[in-house]
Amino acid sequence: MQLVVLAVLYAVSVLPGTLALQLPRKAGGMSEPPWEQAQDYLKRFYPSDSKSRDPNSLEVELKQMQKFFRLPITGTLSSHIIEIMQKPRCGVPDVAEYSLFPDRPKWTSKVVTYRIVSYTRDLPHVIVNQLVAKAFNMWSKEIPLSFKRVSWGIADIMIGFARGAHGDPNPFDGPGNTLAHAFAPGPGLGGDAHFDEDERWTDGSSIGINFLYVATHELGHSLGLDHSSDPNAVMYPTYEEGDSKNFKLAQDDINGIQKLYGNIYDFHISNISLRHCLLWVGLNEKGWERGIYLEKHTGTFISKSLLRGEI
Ligand SMILES: [Ca+2]
Ligand SMILES: [Ca+2]
Ligand SMILES: [Zn+2]
Ligand SMILES: [Zn+2]
Repeated sequence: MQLVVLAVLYAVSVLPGTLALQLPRKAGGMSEPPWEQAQDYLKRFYPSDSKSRDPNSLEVELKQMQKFFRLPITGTLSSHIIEIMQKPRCGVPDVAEYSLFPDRPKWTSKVVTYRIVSYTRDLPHVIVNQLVAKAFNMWSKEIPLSFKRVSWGIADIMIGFARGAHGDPNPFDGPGNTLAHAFAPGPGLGGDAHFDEDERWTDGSSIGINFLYVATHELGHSLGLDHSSDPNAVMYPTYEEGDSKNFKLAQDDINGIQKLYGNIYDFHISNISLRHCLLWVGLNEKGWERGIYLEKHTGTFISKSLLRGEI
């Protein structure tokens, strides 16, 4: 109890006059001192490159967080923001200055390889394989990029489960809080996705963290997407249990990934010959719509009969 009191005094001295803080209580008892927890959270997820400011003042980071979560930008802690801080989430920071995302890196080859290097004890291997393939498919059906699983050697995207320190600069933190993290496209660690083995992973048939949700989110990072502040987006940083039957990308995710890679129709157009291009340009609006319909329903857009105007 003494620790808690000290932490509150410290908090008051850090932000004089701004903390009319009601200590939030978790069900079942007092949580970790909220300000200490908030400092830790802000340092991890809103890293700042400013060395000149008082390192104990996290007002700027708090404001960034409030902006990201679309809350009133007050620079003061509220029980609502503490609630958000206590939600399980992705380990990738929420700000664009994150050191691995500066130049909007992306994969430049049309086929990207992945390998599942280690598995969780919570799910059969075959289920993990299926869910990873499903997560990749969520993205690949929107962009001109395909994914190929390999069983050995170095793949572009190495996927694995690990607990605690696991060979990169971001050790996991035990059960809860950070669930997983992934690196933006690039060599070496670039693109790799790691899942905290201290979580209880599920395919949706039991209690736990839904692996498909988290994998789809992390693979979004592996492809070059940053966090979204749209609460409906798969790229939103906190984990929310949802309706697993209707799980899909939000329009915001699709917009983001297509900004990086273009959409699947552009790819087909850029890959057909000049002669076809001329035919293409000559198509009437109806033909265009049919082309899109065909693409969506059969996956074969450049249909000869379409180009001849027979359908
Ligand atoms: Ca964790
Ligand atoms: Ca890699
Ligand atoms: Zn994330
Ligand atoms: Zn890692």
